[in-house]
Amino acid sequence: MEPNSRDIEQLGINTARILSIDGVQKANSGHPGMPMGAAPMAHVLWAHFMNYNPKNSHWANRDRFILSAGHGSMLQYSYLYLTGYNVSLDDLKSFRQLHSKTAGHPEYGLIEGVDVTTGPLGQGFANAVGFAIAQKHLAARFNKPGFELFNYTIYAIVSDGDMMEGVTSEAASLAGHLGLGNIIFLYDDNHISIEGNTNIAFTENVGMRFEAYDWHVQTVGDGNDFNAIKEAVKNAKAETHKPSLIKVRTQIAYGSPNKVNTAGAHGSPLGAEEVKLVKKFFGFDPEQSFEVPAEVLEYYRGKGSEGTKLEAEWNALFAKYKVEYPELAAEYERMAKGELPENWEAALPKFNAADGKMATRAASGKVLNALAPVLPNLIGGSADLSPSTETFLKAYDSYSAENPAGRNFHFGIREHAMGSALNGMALTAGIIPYGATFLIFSEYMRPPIRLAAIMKINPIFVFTHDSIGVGEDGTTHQPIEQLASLRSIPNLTVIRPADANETAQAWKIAVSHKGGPLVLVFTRQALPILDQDKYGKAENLAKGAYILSESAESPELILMATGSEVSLILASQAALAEKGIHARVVSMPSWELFEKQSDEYKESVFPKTLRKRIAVEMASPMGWHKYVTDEGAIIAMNGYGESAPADALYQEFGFTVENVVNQSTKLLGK
Ligand SMILES: Cc1ncc(C[n+]2csc(CCOP(=O)(O)OP(=O)(O)O)c2C)c(N)n1
Repeated sequence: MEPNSRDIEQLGINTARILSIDGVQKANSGHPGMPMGAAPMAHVLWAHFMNYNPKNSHWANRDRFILSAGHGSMLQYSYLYLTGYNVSLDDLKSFRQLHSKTAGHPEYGLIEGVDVTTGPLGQGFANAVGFAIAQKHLAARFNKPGFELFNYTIYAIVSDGDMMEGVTSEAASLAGHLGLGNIIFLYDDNHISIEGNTNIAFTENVGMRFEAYDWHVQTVGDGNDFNAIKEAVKNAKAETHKPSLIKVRTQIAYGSPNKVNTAGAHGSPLGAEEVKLVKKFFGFDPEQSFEVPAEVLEYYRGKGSEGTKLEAEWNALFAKYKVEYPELAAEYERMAKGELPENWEAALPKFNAADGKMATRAASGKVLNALAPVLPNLIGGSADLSPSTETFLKAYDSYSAENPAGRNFHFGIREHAMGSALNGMALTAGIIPYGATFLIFSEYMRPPIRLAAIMKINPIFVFTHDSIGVGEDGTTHQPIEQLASLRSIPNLTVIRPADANETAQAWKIAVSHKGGPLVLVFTRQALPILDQDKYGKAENLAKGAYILSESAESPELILMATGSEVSLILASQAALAEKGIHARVVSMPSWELFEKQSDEYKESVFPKTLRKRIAVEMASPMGWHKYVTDEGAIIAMNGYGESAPADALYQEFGFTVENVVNQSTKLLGK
């Protein structure tokens, strides 16, 4: 078809191209090239395949669309506008401006119709795998004969950059293994990235690679042939046992006489003159901006309004389902609202000091297994470490291609994909996902943790083996800077409980937490269980920090710690008392929860007049200065650990009662 044809489909595609380049030109910032090449793919999805309702962007059975190549955001915004979402032409005109909903990259929560925030290449691809896992799980749990409640598809447009990123390889391998036939990804194969032709760095055979991952791979030779793209998507839909990749050979900046097929079209506006040439090429008025032919708007709005009918049909189906399966329906409605069943807290185990020592990872395993029956939507797994992280739900099956109702996930040794998949799962209403590995390997999961924090969604990251207490494994496995770096992430809550009962309270917070992701940090080594009749109650964990043990007389010193170091400062308090030194002991499992407390409460724990304070944590000291004041001291790790038995390391690095006592007397000038 001629590029300037007035055929409604061609005209619709061209309109999206023009809106995208005008948005970038007006903002004088952004990526015009990708939308120009990828518009036919987007058109095929929005006009012919996707089930969506622009009037309710949260409809549970909508198909998901993920623009993994988030830099092409104007393409997605254009289609949201054209199909009738709550996105106006003015929104397109305020692309990338302060407080506009059309941010540089699509942001979840900021604009309706964006299912996940994308931009860091590879993430959207891997998030999509999490969405697909969640769809299969919901279908397995809730669909019944005659009630296909959840049968949606996960669509994405992915780019060369996505294909180059490592996280994509992990996620694609997992998706192939799990046979996620609900995935259809269109690969914008334009051979161009920022530095030029991709052949300077990327010459592998992507199609063969995905076939090796057990994907269904098709190729469309001409990215402007939207009928060929339709045919490929139709084939992909017919393939229900394998994820589908459709490699579409496109041209970046198609329609731009001077920028087509060049990296020059990538990260900057085309320029006013070039924009005019593009408009001429597509038969648009070069003097107009943001031109939307009336018939195009009518066409796409018509497509969008079909969604109202689709959702109404689904609602009717759900109403019938409610009659046939009242318990399941109520269960789904409750979890989709993000509510927990009544009295679920009663399932939380209580631990007795008399039971002896227990690692917090072990306590966590007991808590998780106690919660699992009452919280059927709590699902998760680990990156091949469940015996170590103690995150396996013993009474439940594993999730697999054959059994997507399973609640235990074997992510394989793929921390990157696990983190990103958890985000996709957390973005699926009703699912409370967790994923576990060693704290040191949280390093492999920083991008998804950060994105979860930006999106304010609630996956639970479980990180065990949380200090030099791991001992013999040595420096490579001993976390040092991880706590400080996680605490520096806005919207993220980090909890490092001191014993088994605090661990139960930490899980209580985790499964009910809203407004951001949560990290639970557990020990490998056994710890005493703090006597609940003698010390501050573990429920106080919700306040982030609390007085665990007050001194017999007015305190002259505060000892504070998190996790395994809390029992050390308790023992130190007793040793100091023998010397006539009165120390208050504060357990401080979560800085973020503490910062949310009232000034009065904070003052009650850390009175301004009591400035002799010592913080003890087997990690980087960074950040503790705020709590110990300029009159205090920090016993922490100022470098890496060493491979040795844990007790030898505690001696070597000063995590002993003797050292805490010495530092205390020094601080007090005694
Ligand atoms: C993880 C990550 N690294 C780097 C970037 C910066 N970046 C944005 S777009 C881009 C090139 C993308 O090329 P491609 O995916 O082929 O998109 P196209 O050139 O087709 O628009 C890069 C390196 C990014 N967004 N994410």
